[in-house]
Amino acid sequence: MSRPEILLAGAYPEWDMIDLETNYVVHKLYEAADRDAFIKEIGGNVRAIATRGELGASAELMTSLPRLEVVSVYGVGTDAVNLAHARDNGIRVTNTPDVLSDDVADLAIGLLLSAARLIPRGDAIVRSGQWGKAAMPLVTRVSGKRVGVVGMGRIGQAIARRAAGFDCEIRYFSRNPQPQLSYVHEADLIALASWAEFLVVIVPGGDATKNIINAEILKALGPDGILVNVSRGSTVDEAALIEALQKRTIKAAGLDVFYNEPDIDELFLTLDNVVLQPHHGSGTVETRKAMGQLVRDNLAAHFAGQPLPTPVV
Ligand code: 8YV
Repeated sequence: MSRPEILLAGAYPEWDMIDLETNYVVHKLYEAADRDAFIKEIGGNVRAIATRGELGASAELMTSLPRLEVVSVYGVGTDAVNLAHARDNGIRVTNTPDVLSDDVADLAIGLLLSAARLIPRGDAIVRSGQWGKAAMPLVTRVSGKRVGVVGMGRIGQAIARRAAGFDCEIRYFSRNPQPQLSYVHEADLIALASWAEFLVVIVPGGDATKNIINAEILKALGPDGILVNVSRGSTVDEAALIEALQKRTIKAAGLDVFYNEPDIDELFLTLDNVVLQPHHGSGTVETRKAMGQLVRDNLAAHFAGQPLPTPVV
């Protein structure tokens, strides 16, 4: 039987490529010099897209592939996939939930510790031979503080468990309150930000959460507050955040995600009270192997006519 043809929207690790190229004819969109011409040439045969969380699949891309059956996302977030278009056109969509929750939560805590304890600043002082010459400022304690978690899905819960391990008090804001959890649900995001010393954002991206962290929320968080974002850049009003960091109306931020990745607002680079990461919450070998496996399992199940392991649509 001939191998199904798939479109790879972005690069995958070597270990996934070996398997994908054995089982499919793989067309690499990201290597095409002229994407339109490339799609015109191969698009008629493509039955699946393998993409990544931040790349997704637009309605335009899906429309240009008339035999498209399934979009498999290497990531949990599907905000960059036009789900309505997929639904309307009978195109299945899968993602990689659960396997990345622990790593994203670990990075959220890492960013919180880095921003509060000024770990990058301390490293720079030691590395540059300034120890004993440049003053390392006294920093902010994390243990025992009040942590507001914005979004209490699987990753939010993993973040809350970790923060509880630091003896922090936890409250959360969520569209879907989780009565089985012992944390206090706060229906008003401004009230949560006023209460919290640290605010950690982990809601899904998309229109419903666009700029939910705005100037008003940052004002409520206040001059001793620290913001951590491991969700999507779109959830935070970046102009408001940059202004709050510049004017120190919040203390600091730790960010893994940005509005325009990877070409982020250069003003972030001028600030000494923000810790920056290149969207790498799920970027451990262990988790990326599990994510790749799940992408491949979903594709294999689809082409074998089996139930999809992790369907979204
Ligand atoms: C990315 C993510 O998919 O899970 C998500 O939604 O954003 C990430 O895990 C990752 O950057 C791989 O491209």
